[in-house]
Amino acid sequence: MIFVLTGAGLSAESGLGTFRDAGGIWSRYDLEDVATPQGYARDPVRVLDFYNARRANAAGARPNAAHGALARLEREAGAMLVTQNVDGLLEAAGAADVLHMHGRLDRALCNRCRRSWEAPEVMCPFDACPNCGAQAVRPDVVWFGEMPYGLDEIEAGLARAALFVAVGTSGTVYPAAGFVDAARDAGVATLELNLERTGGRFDDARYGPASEVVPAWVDEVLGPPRT
Ligand code: BJW
Repeated sequence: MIFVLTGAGLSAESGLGTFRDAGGIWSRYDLEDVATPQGYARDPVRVLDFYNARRANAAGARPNAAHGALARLEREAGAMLVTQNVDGLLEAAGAADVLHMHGRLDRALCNRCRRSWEAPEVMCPFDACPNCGAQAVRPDVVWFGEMPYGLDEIEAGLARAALFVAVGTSGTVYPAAGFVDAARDAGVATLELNLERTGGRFDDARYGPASEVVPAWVDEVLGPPRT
């Protein structure tokens, strides 16, 4: 089984900004303000404005060729797709089962009862939870200091994998940043597909824009798509 971990670089060519590249999201916003539970407690309006703007941006984005190629890899080779991205572009490209370990922009979460639901286009601090009625809503995304989703499933997937592939992620945020070493330690082959080299210890790598290197690599694995 091929285990694919994706990051913001996968969606960069769809117009969604990365975090740590020059001009990226963390060059314009302080992550302590907008991506921590403490930042949300201090100023929920600022945080919701940040996510409302990103939700609107993501709603207008279209998948690129890399999303399409990974959806094909899932369909034709049963690849496991794990993304750190909060957009829905892999699903928009036809992927059936994507594990969003850092949550989703289009979901809202109740801080009281932990139910999640489809987020409205614009969230505001006075929205009530449709389940328990609490005015304790937040975006259903994983902030620093919070536990990512699906770690048991991810651990099981890494244990079954024959190949671990990281696409468009800088490998700076844990626990995802540790998957390559966990895979290597378990004897799994590792491959990096990125615009440029990161600090991860990969057995093999292809560098270039995701919309080029990902489809080319998927074609190598599966053969060219039937037209
Ligand atoms: C292209 C391209 C193109 C560009 N084509 N490529 C030490 C050990 C363990 C943990 C910690 C530690 N020290 C601190 C921690 C905790 C912390 C952490 O990792 N901090 C680091 C900064 C050090 N982690 C956490 O708090 C996490 N929770 C946690 O650890 O819980 C406890 C736990 C313990 C043990 C086991 C399990 C759990 C939670 C992290 C939550 C991260 N949240 C965010 C925001 C999500 C919501 C939102 O979107 O706003 O997630 S931060 C942000 O970074 C977002 C991303 O998913 C994440 C990763 O970023 P990504 O995707 O790699 O993007 P970039 O911008 O960094 O890189 C882009 C890459 O694309 C680059 O390489 C480019 O070259 C490339 N690229 N264009 C191909 N066209």
